[in-house]
Amino acid sequence: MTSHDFSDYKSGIATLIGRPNVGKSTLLNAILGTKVSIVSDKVQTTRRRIRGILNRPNLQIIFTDTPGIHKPQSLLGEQMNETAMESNQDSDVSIFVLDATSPIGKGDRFIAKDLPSGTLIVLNKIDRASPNQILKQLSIASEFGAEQYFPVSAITGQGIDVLLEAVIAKLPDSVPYFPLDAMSDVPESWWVSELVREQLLERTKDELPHSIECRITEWELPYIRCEIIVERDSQKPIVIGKRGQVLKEVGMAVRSQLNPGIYLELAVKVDKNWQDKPESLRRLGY
Ligand SMILES: Nc1nc2c(ncn2[C@@H]2O[C@H](COP(=O)(O)OP(=O)(O)O)[C@@H](O)[C@H]2O)c(=O)[nH]1
Ligand SMILES: [Mg+2]
Repeated sequence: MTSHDFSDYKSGIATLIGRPNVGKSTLLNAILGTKVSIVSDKVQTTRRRIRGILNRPNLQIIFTDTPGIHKPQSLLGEQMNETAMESNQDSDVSIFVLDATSPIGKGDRFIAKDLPSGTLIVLNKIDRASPNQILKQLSIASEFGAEQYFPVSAITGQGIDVLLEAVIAKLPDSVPYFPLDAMSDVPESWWVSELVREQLLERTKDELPHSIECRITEWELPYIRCEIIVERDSQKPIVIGKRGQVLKEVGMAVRSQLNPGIYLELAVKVDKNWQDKPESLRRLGY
Protein backbone atom coordinates (compact mmCIF):
# COMPACT_ATOMS: atom_id res chain seq x y z
CA MET A 1 0.00 0.00 0.00
CA THR A 2 2.98 2.29 0.44
CA SER A 3 3.14 3.03 -3.29
CA HIS A 4 -0.43 4.34 -3.34
CA ASP A 5 -1.41 7.95 -3.18
CA PHE A 6 -4.49 8.24 -1.00
CA SER A 7 -4.74 12.03 -1.07
CA ASP A 8 -7.85 11.87 -3.24
CA TYR A 9 -9.52 8.86 -1.68
CA LYS A 10 -12.85 8.08 -0.04
CA SER A 11 -13.69 5.24 2.26
CA GLY A 12 -16.45 4.46 4.69
CA ILE A 13 -18.83 1.96 6.17
CA ALA A 14 -22.33 1.48 4.77
CA THR A 15 -24.73 -0.60 6.83
CA LEU A 16 -27.73 -2.51 5.54
CA ILE A 17 -30.47 -2.71 8.09
CA GLY A 18 -34.06 -3.94 8.00
CA ARG A 19 -36.54 -6.63 8.94
CA PRO A 20 -35.66 -10.26 8.28
CA ASN A 21 -36.20 -11.45 4.70
CA VAL A 22 -36.40 -8.06 2.97
CA GLY A 23 -33.34 -9.02 0.91
CA LYS A 24 -30.41 -7.35 2.68
CA SER A 25 -27.98 -10.19 2.03
CA THR A 26 -29.11 -10.59 -1.58
CA LEU A 27 -28.62 -6.85 -2.07
CA LEU A 28 -25.13 -6.99 -0.60
CA ASN A 29 -24.20 -9.83 -2.93
CA ALA A 30 -25.70 -7.93 -5.88
CA ILE A 31 -23.76 -4.75 -5.09
CA LEU A 32 -20.50 -6.66 -4.76
CA GLY A 33 -21.17 -8.94 -7.71
CA THR A 34 -20.13 -11.93 -5.64
CA LYS A 35 -21.52 -14.02 -2.83
CA VAL A 36 -20.32 -12.89 0.57
CA SER A 37 -23.47 -13.50 2.58
CA ILE A 38 -25.70 -16.55 2.49
CA VAL A 39 -29.32 -16.14 1.48
CA SER A 40 -32.47 -18.14 2.11
CA ASP A 41 -36.22 -17.77 2.09
CA LYS A 42 -36.21 -18.41 5.87
CA VAL A 43 -36.10 -15.49 8.28
CA GLN A 44 -33.02 -14.84 10.38
CA THR A 45 -30.56 -16.45 8.03
CA THR A 46 -27.90 -13.84 8.76
CA ARG A 47 -26.84 -14.23 12.37
CA ARG A 48 -23.70 -12.15 12.52
CA ARG A 49 -22.46 -8.98 11.03
CA ILE A 50 -20.74 -9.64 7.71
CA ARG A 51 -18.68 -7.14 5.83
CA GLY A 52 -18.36 -7.11 2.07
CA ILE A 53 -15.84 -4.76 0.54
CA LEU A 54 -16.22 -2.86 -2.71
CA ASN A 55 -12.97 -1.54 -4.18
CA ARG A 56 -12.95 1.00 -6.98
CA PRO A 57 -10.24 3.38 -8.10
CA ASN A 58 -10.07 6.03 -5.36
CA LEU A 59 -12.72 4.55 -3.13
CA GLN A 60 -13.46 1.66 -0.85
CA ILE A 61 -16.89 0.95 0.63
CA ILE A 62 -17.24 -1.49 3.48
CA PHE A 63 -20.80 -2.79 3.30
CA THR A 64 -22.09 -4.34 6.48
CA ASP A 65 -24.84 -6.91 6.32
CA THR A 66 -26.70 -7.30 9.59
CA PRO A 67 -29.12 -9.81 11.08
CA GLY A 68 -32.71 -8.73 10.51
CA ILE A 69 -34.21 -6.85 13.41
CA HIS A 70 -37.05 -8.90 14.88
CA LYS A 71 -38.92 -9.62 18.07
CA PRO A 72 -36.36 -11.76 19.91
CA GLN A 73 -37.37 -15.19 21.16
CA SER A 74 -34.01 -16.31 22.43
CA LEU A 75 -30.76 -14.98 23.83
CA LEU A 76 -29.27 -15.38 20.34
CA GLY A 77 -32.10 -13.28 18.91
CA GLU A 78 -31.49 -10.48 21.40
CA GLN A 79 -27.79 -10.47 20.60
CA MET A 80 -28.54 -10.35 16.87
CA ASN A 81 -30.73 -7.27 17.28
CA GLU A 82 -28.04 -5.52 19.29
CA THR A 83 -25.40 -6.32 16.70
CA ALA A 84 -27.55 -4.85 13.95
CA MET A 85 -28.49 -1.67 15.79
CA GLU A 86 -24.94 -1.00 16.93
CA SER A 87 -23.38 -1.38 13.51
CA ASN A 88 -25.95 0.95 12.03
CA GLN A 89 -25.13 3.70 14.52
CA ASP A 90 -21.40 3.30 13.83
CA SER A 91 -21.62 3.63 10.07
CA ASP A 92 -21.05 6.46 7.61
CA VAL A 93 -24.02 5.52 5.45
CA SER A 94 -27.14 3.86 6.81
CA ILE A 95 -29.28 1.95 4.33
CA PHE A 96 -32.72 0.90 5.53
CA VAL A 97 -34.15 -1.87 3.36
CA LEU A 98 -37.90 -2.37 2.91
CA ASP A 99 -39.77 -5.04 0.96
CA ALA A 100 -41.93 -3.81 -1.93
CA THR A 101 -44.02 -6.98 -1.83
CA SER A 102 -45.08 -7.09 1.81
CA PRO A 103 -46.91 -4.55 3.96
CA ILE A 104 -44.75 -2.00 5.74
CA GLY A 105 -45.62 -2.64 9.35
CA LYS A 106 -44.73 -2.56 13.01
CA GLY A 107 -41.36 -4.23 12.49
CA ASP A 108 -40.29 -1.57 10.01
CA ARG A 109 -41.56 1.26 12.22
CA PHE A 110 -39.64 -0.13 15.17
CA ILE A 111 -36.39 0.11 13.20
CA ALA A 112 -37.32 3.47 11.67
CA LYS A 113 -37.45 5.04 15.15
CA ASP A 114 -33.68 4.77 15.55
CA LEU A 115 -32.41 5.63 12.09
CA PRO A 116 -29.41 7.96 11.96
CA SER A 117 -29.96 11.17 10.00
CA GLY A 118 -29.15 10.91 6.31
CA THR A 119 -30.43 7.36 6.06
CA LEU A 120 -31.13 6.07 2.55
CA ILE A 121 -34.27 4.00 2.15
CA VAL A 122 -34.25 1.13 -0.31
CA LEU A 123 -37.45 -0.47 -1.51
CA ASN A 124 -36.30 -3.92 -2.66
CA LYS A 125 -37.98 -6.65 -4.73
CA ILE A 126 -39.58 -4.25 -7.20
CA ASP A 127 -39.32 -7.04 -9.80
CA ARG A 128 -42.27 -8.63 -8.03
CA ALA A 129 -44.36 -5.51 -7.41
CA SER A 130 -46.66 -3.55 -9.72
CA PRO A 131 -45.91 0.15 -10.37
CA ASN A 132 -48.93 1.02 -8.20
CA GLN A 133 -47.72 -1.14 -5.37
CA ILE A 134 -44.26 0.45 -5.59
CA LEU A 135 -45.74 3.96 -5.42
CA LYS A 136 -47.93 3.00 -2.49
CA GLN A 137 -45.04 1.49 -0.56
CA LEU A 138 -42.87 4.54 -1.28
CA SER A 139 -45.55 6.88 -0.04
CA ILE A 140 -45.92 4.89 3.18
CA ALA A 141 -42.13 4.83 3.56
CA SER A 142 -42.00 8.60 3.17
CA GLU A 143 -43.29 8.86 6.75
CA PHE A 144 -39.85 7.65 7.89
CA GLY A 145 -38.38 10.92 6.66
CA ALA A 146 -35.35 9.48 4.89
CA GLU A 147 -33.10 11.66 2.80
CA GLN A 148 -33.56 9.67 -0.41
CA TYR A 149 -35.58 6.67 -1.64
CA PHE A 150 -34.39 3.96 -4.01
CA PRO A 151 -36.64 1.37 -5.62
CA VAL A 152 -34.40 -1.57 -6.53
CA SER A 153 -34.34 -5.26 -7.30
CA ALA A 154 -31.45 -7.18 -5.83
CA ILE A 155 -32.36 -10.06 -8.14
CA THR A 156 -32.47 -8.25 -11.49
CA GLY A 157 -30.00 -5.53 -10.52
CA GLN A 158 -32.46 -2.76 -11.38
CA GLY A 159 -31.74 0.47 -9.50
CA ILE A 160 -28.54 -0.79 -7.89
CA ASP A 161 -26.22 1.59 -9.79
CA VAL A 162 -28.24 4.64 -8.75
CA LEU A 163 -28.17 3.48 -5.13
CA LEU A 164 -24.44 2.90 -5.30
CA GLU A 165 -23.83 6.43 -6.64
CA ALA A 166 -25.76 7.86 -3.68
CA VAL A 167 -23.71 5.79 -1.24
CA ILE A 168 -20.48 6.96 -2.87
CA ALA A 169 -21.61 10.58 -2.61
CA LYS A 170 -21.87 10.18 1.16
CA LEU A 171 -18.43 8.66 1.73
CA PRO A 172 -16.01 10.69 3.80
CA ASP A 173 -12.46 11.43 2.66
CA SER A 174 -10.38 8.69 4.18
CA VAL A 175 -7.66 6.19 3.46
CA PRO A 176 -8.96 2.64 2.89
CA TYR A 177 -9.74 0.57 5.98
CA PHE A 178 -8.97 -2.78 4.34
CA PRO A 179 -6.32 -4.01 1.89
CA LEU A 180 -7.32 -3.10 -1.67
CA ASP A 181 -7.71 -6.74 -2.71
CA ALA A 182 -9.94 -7.69 0.23
CA MET A 183 -13.48 -8.83 -0.61
CA SER A 184 -14.80 -9.50 2.87
CA ASP A 185 -13.76 -9.77 6.49
CA VAL A 186 -15.17 -13.27 6.85
CA PRO A 187 -12.55 -15.89 7.74
CA GLU A 188 -12.50 -18.72 5.21
CA SER A 189 -13.31 -21.41 7.76
CA TRP A 190 -16.36 -19.57 9.00
CA TRP A 191 -17.43 -19.02 5.42
CA VAL A 192 -17.42 -22.79 4.76
CA SER A 193 -19.62 -23.37 7.81
CA GLU A 194 -22.01 -20.73 6.48
CA LEU A 195 -22.19 -22.48 3.11
CA VAL A 196 -23.12 -25.69 4.94
CA ARG A 197 -25.82 -23.86 6.88
CA GLU A 198 -27.16 -22.28 3.70
CA GLN A 199 -27.64 -25.70 2.12
CA LEU A 200 -29.32 -27.04 5.24
CA LEU A 201 -31.71 -24.07 5.32
CA GLU A 202 -32.72 -24.86 1.80
CA ARG A 203 -33.58 -28.44 2.75
CA THR A 204 -35.35 -27.97 6.09
CA LYS A 205 -38.55 -26.30 7.18
CA ASP A 206 -40.69 -25.16 10.11
CA GLU A 207 -38.62 -24.42 13.20
CA LEU A 208 -35.65 -26.52 12.18
CA PRO A 209 -33.75 -23.79 10.27
CA HIS A 210 -33.55 -21.73 13.46
CA SER A 211 -32.22 -24.68 15.43
CA ILE A 212 -29.26 -25.30 13.15
CA GLU A 213 -25.79 -23.95 13.70
CA CYS A 214 -22.58 -25.06 12.02
CA ARG A 215 -18.99 -24.84 13.10
CA ILE A 216 -15.70 -26.03 11.72
CA THR A 217 -13.96 -28.38 14.14
CA GLU A 218 -11.00 -29.37 11.94
CA TRP A 219 -9.24 -27.48 9.17
CA GLU A 220 -6.35 -29.49 7.76
CA LEU A 221 -6.61 -28.71 4.07
CA PRO A 222 -7.72 -30.47 1.99
CA TYR A 223 -9.58 -31.99 4.98
CA ILE A 224 -12.35 -29.98 6.63
CA ARG A 225 -14.68 -31.24 9.32
CA CYS A 226 -17.87 -29.33 9.99
CA GLU A 227 -20.15 -30.03 12.90
CA ILE A 228 -23.86 -29.39 12.49
CA ILE A 229 -25.51 -28.58 15.79
CA VAL A 230 -29.23 -29.06 16.36
CA GLU A 231 -31.32 -28.46 19.47
CA ARG A 232 -33.20 -31.74 19.82
CA ASP A 233 -32.58 -35.45 19.31
CA SER A 234 -35.62 -35.60 17.03
CA GLN A 235 -34.00 -33.10 14.64
CA LYS A 236 -30.93 -35.21 14.03
CA PRO A 237 -32.47 -37.75 11.64
CA ILE A 238 -34.09 -34.94 9.60
CA VAL A 239 -30.74 -33.27 9.03
CA ILE A 240 -29.07 -36.56 8.17
CA GLY A 241 -31.87 -37.72 5.88
CA LYS A 242 -32.83 -41.21 4.79
CA ARG A 243 -29.62 -43.20 4.41
CA GLY A 244 -27.70 -39.96 4.83
CA GLN A 245 -29.22 -38.46 1.71
CA VAL A 246 -29.60 -34.89 3.02
CA LEU A 247 -26.04 -34.71 4.32
CA LYS A 248 -24.77 -36.15 1.07
CA GLU A 249 -26.54 -33.50 -1.00
CA VAL A 250 -25.40 -30.72 1.33
CA GLY A 251 -21.80 -31.91 1.09
CA MET A 252 -21.92 -32.01 -2.70
CA ALA A 253 -23.49 -28.58 -3.03
CA VAL A 254 -20.94 -27.00 -0.69
CA ARG A 255 -17.95 -28.69 -2.33
CA SER A 256 -19.04 -27.40 -5.73
CA GLN A 257 -18.46 -23.87 -4.35
CA LEU A 258 -15.00 -24.61 -2.92
CA ASN A 259 -11.62 -25.23 -4.51
CA PRO A 260 -11.44 -28.66 -6.13
CA GLY A 261 -10.06 -31.50 -4.04
CA ILE A 262 -11.51 -30.43 -0.70
CA TYR A 263 -12.63 -33.29 1.52
CA LEU A 264 -15.57 -32.16 3.62
CA GLU A 265 -16.80 -34.29 6.49
CA LEU A 266 -20.14 -33.43 8.07
CA ALA A 267 -21.15 -34.60 11.55
CA VAL A 268 -24.41 -33.91 13.38
CA LYS A 269 -24.49 -33.19 17.11
CA VAL A 270 -27.25 -32.30 19.57
CA ASP A 271 -26.73 -29.36 21.96
CA LYS A 272 -30.06 -28.92 23.74
CA ASN A 273 -31.37 -25.35 23.47
CA TRP A 274 -27.98 -23.96 22.45
CA GLN A 275 -29.63 -20.66 21.47
CA ASP A 276 -30.41 -19.86 25.07
CA LYS A 277 -27.21 -21.03 26.71
CA PRO A 278 -24.61 -18.32 27.13
CA GLU A 279 -21.77 -20.87 27.17
CA SER A 280 -22.98 -22.49 23.93
CA LEU A 281 -23.26 -19.11 22.25
CA ARG A 282 -19.76 -18.24 23.42
CA ARG A 283 -18.35 -21.52 22.13
CA LEU A 284 -19.98 -20.84 18.76
CA GLY A 285 -18.40 -17.40 18.71
CA TYR A 286 -21.41 -15.15 19.32
N1 LIG B 1 -38.14 -11.35 -6.17
C1 LIG B 1 -37.12 -10.92 -5.40
N2 LIG B 1 -36.73 -11.68 -4.35
C2 LIG B 1 -35.71 -11.23 -3.58
C3 LIG B 1 -35.03 -10.00 -3.87
N3 LIG B 1 -34.07 -9.84 -2.93
C4 LIG B 1 -34.14 -10.91 -2.11
N4 LIG B 1 -35.12 -11.75 -2.51
C5 LIG B 1 -35.48 -13.04 -1.86
O1 LIG B 1 -35.93 -12.78 -0.53
C6 LIG B 1 -35.51 -13.82 0.35
C7 LIG B 1 -34.73 -13.25 1.52
O2 LIG B 1 -33.50 -12.73 1.04
P1 LIG B 1 -32.27 -12.44 2.02
O3 LIG B 1 -31.26 -11.71 1.23
O4 LIG B 1 -31.84 -13.69 2.73
O5 LIG B 1 -32.99 -11.46 3.05
P2 LIG B 1 -32.39 -10.84 4.41
O6 LIG B 1 -32.95 -11.67 5.52
O7 LIG B 1 -32.91 -9.44 4.48
O8 LIG B 1 -30.89 -10.90 4.34
C8 LIG B 1 -34.70 -14.80 -0.50
O9 LIG B 1 -35.55 -15.87 -0.88
C9 LIG B 1 -34.29 -13.96 -1.70
O10 LIG B 1 -34.07 -14.73 -2.85
C10 LIG B 1 -35.48 -9.21 -5.01
O11 LIG B 1 -34.98 -8.14 -5.35
N5 LIG B 1 -36.52 -9.74 -5.71
MG1 LIG C 1 -29.55 -11.79 5.57
